[in-house]
Amino acid sequence: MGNDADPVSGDPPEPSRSSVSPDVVRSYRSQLTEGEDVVDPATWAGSVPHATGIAPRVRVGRSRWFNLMWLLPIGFLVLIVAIAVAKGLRDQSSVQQFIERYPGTAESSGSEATTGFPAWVRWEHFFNAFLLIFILRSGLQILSDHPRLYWTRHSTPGREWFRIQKPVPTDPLWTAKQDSISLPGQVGLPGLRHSIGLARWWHLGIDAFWLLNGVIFFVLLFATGRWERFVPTTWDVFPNALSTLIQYLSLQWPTDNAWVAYNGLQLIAYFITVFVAAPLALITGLGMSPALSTRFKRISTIFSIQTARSLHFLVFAWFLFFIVIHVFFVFTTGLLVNLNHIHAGRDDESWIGFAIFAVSMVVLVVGWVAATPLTIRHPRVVQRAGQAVVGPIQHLFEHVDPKAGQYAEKDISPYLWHNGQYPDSDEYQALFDGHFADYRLRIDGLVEHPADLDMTELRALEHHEQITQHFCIQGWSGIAKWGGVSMQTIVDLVKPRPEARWVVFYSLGDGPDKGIYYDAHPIEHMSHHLTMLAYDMNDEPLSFGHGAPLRLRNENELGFKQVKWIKGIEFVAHYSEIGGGYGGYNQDHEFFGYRQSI
Ligand SMILES: Nc1nc2c(c(=O)[nH]1)N[C@H]1C(S)=C(S)[C@@H](COP(=O)(O)O)O[C@H]1N2
Ligand SMILES: [Mo]
Repeated sequence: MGNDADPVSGDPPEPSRSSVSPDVVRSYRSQLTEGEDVVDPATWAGSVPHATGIAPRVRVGRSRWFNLMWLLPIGFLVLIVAIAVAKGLRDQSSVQQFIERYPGTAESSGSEATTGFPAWVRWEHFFNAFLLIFILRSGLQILSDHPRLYWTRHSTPGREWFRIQKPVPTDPLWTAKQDSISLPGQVGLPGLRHSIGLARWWHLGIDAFWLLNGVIFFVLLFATGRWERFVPTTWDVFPNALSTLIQYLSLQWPTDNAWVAYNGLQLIAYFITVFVAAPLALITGLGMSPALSTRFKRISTIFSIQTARSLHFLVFAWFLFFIVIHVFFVFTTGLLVNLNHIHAGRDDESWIGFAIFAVSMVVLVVGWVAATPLTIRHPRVVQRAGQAVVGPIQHLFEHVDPKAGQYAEKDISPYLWHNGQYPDSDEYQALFDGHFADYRLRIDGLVEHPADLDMTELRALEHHEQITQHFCIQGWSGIAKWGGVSMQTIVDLVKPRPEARWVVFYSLGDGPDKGIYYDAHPIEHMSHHLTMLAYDMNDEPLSFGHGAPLRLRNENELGFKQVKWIKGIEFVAHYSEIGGGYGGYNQDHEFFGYRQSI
């Protein structure tokens, strides 16, 4: 016992620390590898081979899967039939009267505030298109890291409603990383399999600018009165939209006058895009954050991370659909006039708009083509720039109280995915074979009392239990009950010194590129009510796959920070002294961020 132990204070019994060797934990540092500053596609993410997905499939009923590629021939047939029907309808005098009454564009529109295309609209439109390239491509990349979508938070294999990957194999230790797929380098951003760390910097970083662009757009929309262009103000919009549809389908197109007002169909499509899809993109994006879901558990109980992710994908699908249709009509309803409107702000048939369009297309294409090669050559730049833009927001959410995020027994998921690199060392095998009798958790660094605890001593410490939700960065989630020791108990035991600001958790297992897996957490998180070392899961000793004998839970952060198979904990001044210096194994090797509250 230490000299300062007070036998009457009711503190937990202090286990013997006689076997602590101060150098053991320090020696872990030399078992780390630093990670590269470029991406070598051949050795990326532990040399995962290229793996292609499959055509998108949607589940029908319990276990039948519909290949969405069938929508192409079906859609074509439907279009032909619709054209025939519309042509027939136009011969009817009642339909002709209807079209005369509702020509497509509402009469009332066309005030001075809404006529023409002022410069701010044209610039907003350009920035929006430019930013969307990176957002959509990196979004697809993020999807392909867990190419399945669910409506419940349980992510149970076979229960997904959408997948671009084969059914989950029966291997009980199949990991989410094995389940990821590659994308062509010019489709995904950056395209490589399991490049979610880099894709997320693009996605979240560019999102920040897209949001800013959107906020400016909304402000100017309402300040100038131009909102009337996008918001239907009379019920006439529906008959006008129907009329427009019949006119298009009958191949006798209406005479548009987009300079003054949009037709009914356009109005509805633009309204959905601006006032429904864009805000929903933000809300559903935030709905996937561990810290926010934990804080707003009541909302996230109904609107779970998987519902958010599925809706986020449907917003993505809407944007793709909108872009295709939008570009088709720009090209087919008077290209020069349309390009003059949105690029030159003039209402004539000159080639000026076309020229500006051509220049803007060059910028778009250069941006598109350069993004993947730049990311592969300068991933640290992407990581640092992303961290600079997104990091402060993530920092904000890291402070929320995670206590709210506790669930009940009935919420426990029937299946929790496995993930990560399993330990394969002789050291681990020997410990495992001996039922961890020789296991020691070593805690050292900037602490008053270094500790060295075996499983019996750990189990003798005050028991803590929580039922919480796991959020993997790749997109799957699940709820489990964790039993073990609160990190606060450990902190009370070892008494960190004031200089200790970060807590590093070292694993018995290597990461995919060799060198031990580790991760650093801010010391403030150690006093969160839901930060703990778990040795039990769902009332059983932690299994090999889920991190036996000991793993971390910190419920304000994503899954990769929940180090499994822990062998040591070091309290340090700053994580920059450890490994590659970026705050964890994935940060060093796969360009993740060290704070992951969203
Ligand atoms: N040592 C170690 N811990 C690790 C990993 C790993 O590769 N090595 N993977 C992490 C990732 S990405 C996730 S999502 C969770 C998965 O935990 P589970 O397999 O128990 O669901 O463990 C984390 N802890
Ligand atoms: Mo993960």
